[in-house]
Amino acid sequence: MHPVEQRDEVEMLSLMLLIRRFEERASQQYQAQKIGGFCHLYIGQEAVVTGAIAAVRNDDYIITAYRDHAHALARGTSADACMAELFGKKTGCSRGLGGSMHFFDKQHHMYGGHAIVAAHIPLAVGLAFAIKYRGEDRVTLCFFGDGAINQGAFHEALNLAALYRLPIVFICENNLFAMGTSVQRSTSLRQIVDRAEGYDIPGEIVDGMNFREVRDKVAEVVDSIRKEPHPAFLEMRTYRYRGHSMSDPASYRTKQELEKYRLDDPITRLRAQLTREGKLTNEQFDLLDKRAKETVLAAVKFAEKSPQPPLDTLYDYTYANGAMEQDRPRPVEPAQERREVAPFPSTNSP
Ligand SMILES: Cc1ncc(C[n+]2csc(CCOP(=O)(O)OP(=O)(O)O)c2C)c(N)n1
Ligand SMILES: [Mg+2]
Repeated sequence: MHPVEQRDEVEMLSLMLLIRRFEERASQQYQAQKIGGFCHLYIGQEAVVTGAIAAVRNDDYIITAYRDHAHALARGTSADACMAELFGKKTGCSRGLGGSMHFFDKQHHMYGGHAIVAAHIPLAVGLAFAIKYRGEDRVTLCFFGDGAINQGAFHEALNLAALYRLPIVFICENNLFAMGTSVQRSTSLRQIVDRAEGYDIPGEIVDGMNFREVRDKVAEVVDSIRKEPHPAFLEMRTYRYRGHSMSDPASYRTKQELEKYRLDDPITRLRAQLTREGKLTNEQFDLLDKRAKETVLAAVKFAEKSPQPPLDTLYDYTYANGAMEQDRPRPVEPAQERREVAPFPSTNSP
């Protein structure tokens, strides 16, 4: 467990560099056709997940959508297991069966990687429900894009989280676009954070390009949730430098807009802050960057050398065991007695 104060900022900068270099290399490997399926890069948004992870304990839960490589890496899934997953190899974090959009790491409490927009938000509420039901003091961080906030599942989830006062932080990574559609064209609200108000969930806007601001805001909210469970909503204003996925040239935005955000780069910002304060030299930064690149290159080698998952395991983790065995006659289950579900604690008390 890492209390917030103990998370070293240089270590977190090094994590951001690992994420950035991992994704650049993934992009290159995708173009070399080593990676199949879809692939969505997080480049530009690193401060959001890094700042949020820096503010929680290792036993808190996290869950996200399909732009998920960074979330696994930030949680502690190895670059080897992440790259192998992209390559569809058995050594991948989802045994090579999930691919880019379905990273999963139970050991690190990273519960996906989900491809259907907003479909994971009710799952996040389920995780938070489990925390409260068991009387634990964990918190669930649920990441999603600006495109998710107009989905029905999002509204159902916020409603339940508010009704049950569940320990969850809804983290909207507002990168201004859902595929090629600008948030201004898809959302009736002036600002996304206003969605939370409708459910009586406290919300705030955070500069998602600033690691320190993200970390401090998430820490503040999580601290208050641990004292007394409740949902919270943070709208992170951020930007993705690349297209929506590998095949998107992103012609729906101007070069000037992209340049404006690149100048506000989260890695450059934290580096400058640490350098100004005498906590980091240029040589140290170069060394961190070199190490990140080496780790990622080693991960590519690991992925290349790893075996494919055997074909007969294809359905093993897709359906409950036996669900695909349609030809086999099924035993008739004896009628089960109705079991009483333990009552949920009153919604008004923690
Ligand atoms: C229910 C559903 N509808 C449509 C899609 C196709 N789709 C994939 S990504 C995406 C945009 C989501 O954008 P956003 O939530 O802002 O996330 P970002 O890509 O910006 O991280 C859409 C519409 C989908 N995956 N699921
Ligand atoms: Mg978006």
